Amino acid sequence: MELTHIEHIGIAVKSIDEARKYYEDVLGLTCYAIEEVKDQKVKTAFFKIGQTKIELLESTDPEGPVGKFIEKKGQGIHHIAFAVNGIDGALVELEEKGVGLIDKTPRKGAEGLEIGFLHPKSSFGVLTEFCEDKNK
Ligand code: CMX
Repeated sequence: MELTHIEHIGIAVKSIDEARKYYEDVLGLTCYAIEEVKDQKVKTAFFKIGQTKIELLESTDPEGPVGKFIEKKGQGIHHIAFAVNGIDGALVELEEKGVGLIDKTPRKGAEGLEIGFLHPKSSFGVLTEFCEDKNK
């Protein structure tokens, strides 16, 4: 598989409205998109640093993945996402290598990317996402 860069870092926050003040007013970044991803039960806000993004994740349902994460661990880094060329083949290769997959085939994530999550138990406690922009 060919990983090209860190596409984004997902950060769980209780409130995007509150957290974005730090990213904008203190760090001087610009929020360029806010998007709800209904099937993931999150609202997202994106900031860009070079070719890497920060994705703030606010839960829209306490039973969703981010709601449960904040309840258990509090706010903080939720996942890391690698950009990969050829996500379909990469997920097959990961499974062949014994990595536990949450998504065995890619699905649509925020910003129209094809995404697939690896289980954190297979990646030393780090929830890991693979993603590919097939529109590029
Ligand atoms: N990072 C590291 N470990 C995590 C984790 C995270 N973000 N979320 C959960 N875990 C750990 C838990 O601490 C728990 O570990 P222990 O068994 O040692 O206590 C274990 O994983 C199971 O966690 P859980 O609380 O029982 O939660 P679930 O099993 O219901 O779900 C997970 C965990 C990772 C499978 C689920 O959150 C998932 O499917 N995530 C992928 C989708 C996602 O995160 N979507 C939100 C972002 C969407 C986007 O970016 O657009």
